[in-house]
Amino acid sequence: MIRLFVAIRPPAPIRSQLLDLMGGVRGARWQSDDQLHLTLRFIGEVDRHTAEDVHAALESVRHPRFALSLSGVGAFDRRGQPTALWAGVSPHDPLKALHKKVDQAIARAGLEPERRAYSPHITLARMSRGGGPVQPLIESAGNLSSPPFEVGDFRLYESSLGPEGAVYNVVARYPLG
Ligand code: 2AM
Repeated sequence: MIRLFVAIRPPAPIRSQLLDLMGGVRGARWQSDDQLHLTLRFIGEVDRHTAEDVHAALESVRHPRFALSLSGVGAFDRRGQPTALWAGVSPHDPLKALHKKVDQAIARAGLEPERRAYSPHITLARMSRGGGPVQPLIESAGNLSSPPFEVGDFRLYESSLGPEGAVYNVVARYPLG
């Protein structure tokens, strides 16, 4: 079985802007440059045969290129405890449209459609229990913005567990436009 997800890889200048935000939060396990991505659709564990069907379906997705900018920083929490820190992006409309096409393609490969609402974000850190506070970072970086960057492709990633956390390898790239 392999664990898959579909994501957009931000370009190097955007990643370096994100890396510059990292630090100063107790219990934050910051993402490395290699790990930074914007998930379009989490797939999860599938067998090799299904993975090939997913790849074939994703190759049929047609969508124009579009531009995104970084937009704000936030946290996910569970029961009042921060679980992750993330950077937002805008606008959401082209991402939602592409997410829908990717989701439909994955359904054609025989997988269940996504049930959760799609909430675009780039995870910056996962939080250990009892970590934080995160508010100072959110306040200082809350107005994060960037020049627009062009999204020229999206990618199928395989996630595996390495000694230092998740390792994400690109399985395939799908051009836009
Ligand atoms: P996260 O960064 O918000 O945790 C690889 O694990 C990618 O898939 C990550 O971006 C992760 O989102 C996302 N992911 C992991 N498990 C998921 C799930 N059950 N539902 C949606 N996305 C998930």
